[in-house]
Amino acid sequence: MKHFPPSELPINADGSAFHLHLKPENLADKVILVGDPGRVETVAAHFDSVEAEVASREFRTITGTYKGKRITAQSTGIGCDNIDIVVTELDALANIDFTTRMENEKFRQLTLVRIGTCGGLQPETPIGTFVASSKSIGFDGLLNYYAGRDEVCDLELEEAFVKHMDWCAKKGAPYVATACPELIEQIAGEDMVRGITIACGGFYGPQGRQIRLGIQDPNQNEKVESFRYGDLKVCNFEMESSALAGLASLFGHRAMTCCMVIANRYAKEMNTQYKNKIDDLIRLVLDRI
Ligand code: R1P
Ligand code: URA
Repeated sequence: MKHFPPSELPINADGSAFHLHLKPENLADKVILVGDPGRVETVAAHFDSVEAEVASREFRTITGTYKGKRITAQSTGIGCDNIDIVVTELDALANIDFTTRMENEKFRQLTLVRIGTCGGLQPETPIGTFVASSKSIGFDGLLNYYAGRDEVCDLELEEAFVKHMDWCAKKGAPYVATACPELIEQIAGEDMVRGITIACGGFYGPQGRQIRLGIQDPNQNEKVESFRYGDLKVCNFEMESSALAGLASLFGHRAMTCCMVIANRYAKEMNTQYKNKIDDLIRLVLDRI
């Protein structure tokens, strides 16, 4: 079994993970991930009881029970760089002994469900739609840094997408990660649209928004909207699902993302007052996880 020195796996003096400040005994097997630290409270407001609460930077955690199920609600902040931190530290909390710094002999599998907001890209994904990401195309590049990337990614879809987009290599290679199919079956009911999500390395230029600055490919969003892969099309843009699906596949955890559409890029509409409505999606996931 492997040993991890302090420079590689920093552990705080109180025995908690470096960024999350969570201790191993306070991590549940079922984890709900949200971007906004404020959304952790919204999830935990449904809990019957709370056993632990910690917060550091954008990482807020509450572990408790919902209808008898032990669940950790964890915020990630924005972006795939933060998903690298959160998923790696959650895996370490589950699979490394924080006293000896040795990998545990028995693997503990986590179930990770991200509940986020997103921009809808198709006429049939208006504001308020819930989208479950069966595949995620990462514009963020994170998974390209890990060994085993090609074994867990959908290389055929990657090739078809790069060709369709006439992709500029200077932006880094997009990767295609797949959500856990059993988890998608368990969580994504008739009330959710299933499809491809693109996780971008930014909210503005990378998602084709031009606010005073031009972008490398002004036709990006039209090409994204017209991309077809079998019966799959790209439904939405957000900023974390690719790293979550990819890292979870590499670590052996079950993961998926479901998001509520708050902007429809096709119709050029936006809802900034979405916070009550996302509670409907939170309740669906809490009941099904
Ligand atoms: C951008 O506004 C943020 O909203 C979306 C994007 O993925 C990005 O994190 O998700 P959250 O609402 O979960 O943060
Ligand atoms: N989150 C995103 O990343 N993009 C949107 O358009 C809306 C929410």
